[in-house]
Amino acid sequence: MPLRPDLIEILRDEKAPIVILTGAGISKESGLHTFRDADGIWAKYDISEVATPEAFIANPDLVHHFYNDRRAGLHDPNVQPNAAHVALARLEAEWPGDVLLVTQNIDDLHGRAGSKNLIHMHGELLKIRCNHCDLLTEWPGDLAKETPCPACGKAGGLRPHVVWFGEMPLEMERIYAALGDCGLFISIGTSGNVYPAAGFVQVAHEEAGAETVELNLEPSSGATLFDHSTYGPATELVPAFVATLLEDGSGPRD
Ligand code: BV8
Repeated sequence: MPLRPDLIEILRDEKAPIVILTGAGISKESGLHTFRDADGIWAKYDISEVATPEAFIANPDLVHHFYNDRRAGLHDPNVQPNAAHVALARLEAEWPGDVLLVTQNIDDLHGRAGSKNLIHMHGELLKIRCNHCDLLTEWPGDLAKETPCPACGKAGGLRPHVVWFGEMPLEMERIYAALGDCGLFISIGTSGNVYPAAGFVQVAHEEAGAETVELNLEPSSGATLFDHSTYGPATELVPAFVATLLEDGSGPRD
């Protein structure tokens, strides 16, 4: 059941803060694999062998290969932000209230689409950090356990700047503060299987009394937790939904 126009009017007049959560589904039509679809990442790799701190200690070469492969995929000229990424950047620019975009994705497509108020809660594929000196830096190329840190010069400490299973997601305080104060929570392209992200809809609903909307190809594991939902491809759903939110042409914020 979509969000009613009168509710949208109220949210707009109140300049209600919006929090958006995105997952791998929003980047699928840009040519990036999701995790749980039939041809998804977890169909080819075992989480416990490539996406945990224990896996990195046990077999750093395999973990580096896994992320080098995905990092190279991001440089494919065919991989570009799609209409859903672009629509969210427009919403941020034109909605009269604050818009915070929280993504579980480690790709850079939201940033390339122009989103600014953006949190990569699970990290970024094009960044690395050093376990020896805590350097955090951009890194477009391949990484290996032999690669010396550009800051401290030591090898063996560089790792992808991503959040592995069992590790604390990033900027959780800022995210919970925004969820506790939003008028509208929108979840896009996520299956709702990974926590704490999968619990955000309840926080927005219970702590802020927010309207909650799911836009996804199919009902997620948390579908029943949402007030409103529409199903279909993100590149169709998201631009249409953003247009309904902005339809009085309120235009860019002052
Ligand atoms: C933590 C980075 C302590 C690396 C990732 C409570 C209950 C049970 C388990 C737990 C729990 N709390 C914690 C856990 C453990 C664990 C967890 O959730 N395990 C799961 C598997 C049961 N969580 C953790 O370990 C987290 N850390 O909890 O720390 C803590 C606790 C509380 C508060 C603070 C700290 C860390 C988890 C992060 C792991 N890192 N990514 C990398 O990318 O390699 S997770 C990774 O997988 C993604 O980032 C994302 O989060 C998840 C994949 O999910 P989705 O993005 O939703 O993708 P998926 O393929 O599943 O679904 C795609 C959807 O899109 C589908 O619904 C599909 O229908 C749809 N779709 C497809 N095409 C389209 C589309 N939609 C629209 N248009 C299309 N075209």
